Amino acid sequence: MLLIVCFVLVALVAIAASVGLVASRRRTARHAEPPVPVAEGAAAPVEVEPGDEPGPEPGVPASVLDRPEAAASRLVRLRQRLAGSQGGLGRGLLALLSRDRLDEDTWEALEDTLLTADVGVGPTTELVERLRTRLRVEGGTAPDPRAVLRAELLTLVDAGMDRSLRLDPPSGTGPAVVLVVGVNGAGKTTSVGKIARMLVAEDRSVVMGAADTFRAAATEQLTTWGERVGVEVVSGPEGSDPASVAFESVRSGIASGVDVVLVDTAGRLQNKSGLMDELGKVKRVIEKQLPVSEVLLVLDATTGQNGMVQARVFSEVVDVTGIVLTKLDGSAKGGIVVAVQRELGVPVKLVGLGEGPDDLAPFDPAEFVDALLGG
Ligand SMILES: Nc1nc2c(ncn2[C@@H]2O[C@H](COP(=O)(O)OP(=O)(O)O)[C@@H](O)[C@H]2O)c(=O)[nH]1
Ligand SMILES: [Mg+2]
Repeated sequence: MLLIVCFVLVALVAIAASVGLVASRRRTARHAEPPVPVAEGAAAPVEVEPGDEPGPEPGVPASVLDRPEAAASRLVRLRQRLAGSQGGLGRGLLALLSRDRLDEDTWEALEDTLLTADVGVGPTTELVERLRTRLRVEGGTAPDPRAVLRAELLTLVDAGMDRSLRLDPPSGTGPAVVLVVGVNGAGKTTSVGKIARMLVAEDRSVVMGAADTFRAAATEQLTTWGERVGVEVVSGPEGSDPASVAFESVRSGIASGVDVVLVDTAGRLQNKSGLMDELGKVKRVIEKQLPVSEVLLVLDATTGQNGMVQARVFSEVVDVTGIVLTKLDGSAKGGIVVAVQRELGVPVKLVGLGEGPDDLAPFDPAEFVDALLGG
């Protein structure tokens, strides 16, 4: 009797084990698309969207797609938003400079206002010195504080820098490749989607690469952006090698002859050497096919000094060629434009001014300073 019970038990265990094995084998099979690291440049199983998902096929009628807003009218529309968040700073400075007597207390208050707006110590000292010199009343009529402040702020923001995106591939053949980097939550994926819309509005053809493979949500997010404007998104399975997705997106961009390939990346700032390995590899692998034309660092304007620390780390890891400053709509600390340009010696090229799909605009120093001064 006992023997029979034992036998039945053993049989049951054996059956259970084999069923479990099959199930787990199925699981592995389903995930066999590799979390396995792929050799540099090797083609991982990378999906090209749209395709296997229901959604617009490459030949969707144009009427279904969004028609994104052109860059020029964005500035006009978003100016109010910039004025709304930054106006306090400009008005504060102007009120101080318009006092009858510019005494030490006034200059100190001016300095505090600038520092609070994240302008940074160096540029603040410089600006105050220049204003002191220029606003000194030397007989005759007193200079107009508004005009002087406007001119000095323009100098500070450095109106002479080239802020156009580098979209001409140095080789003259194949697409320009734009790599987008920055920490998690800075607004990279959103900005990649917005930049794609801006390019589509200029009749440029685009492919986007979802090389943030660490979060499945990032791929979905980018796919949604792509679908709205008929832009192909190249992605890979969650956990796959970001470099292989970047490689595939460039390959796909070359194959379909587009003008620009935009590559989104993950922002894992666990430590500098990890970041350097990851981004370094992405860049190297892309450059097996085409040079990277532009490396955009996305920075969240609301993060202040912390943002400056990130900017420094990223610029040591990759050769940053332009800055996208996001969330300027939610921050009265527009002074970070000055601070970050000084720190990296690289211009702010684009500013994010809201969560709407076309709430990203080319950065224009004069518009910015005028919005700052509220008029
Ligand atoms: N208000 C505002 N929100 C923004 C802006 N840019 C991005 N965001 C928001 O910031 C959050 C993080 O953006 P995401 O692109 O996912 O960041 P990522 O982790 O760097 O890819 C999202 O909720 C975006 O809608 C901006 O310019 N203004
Ligand atoms: Mg992202």
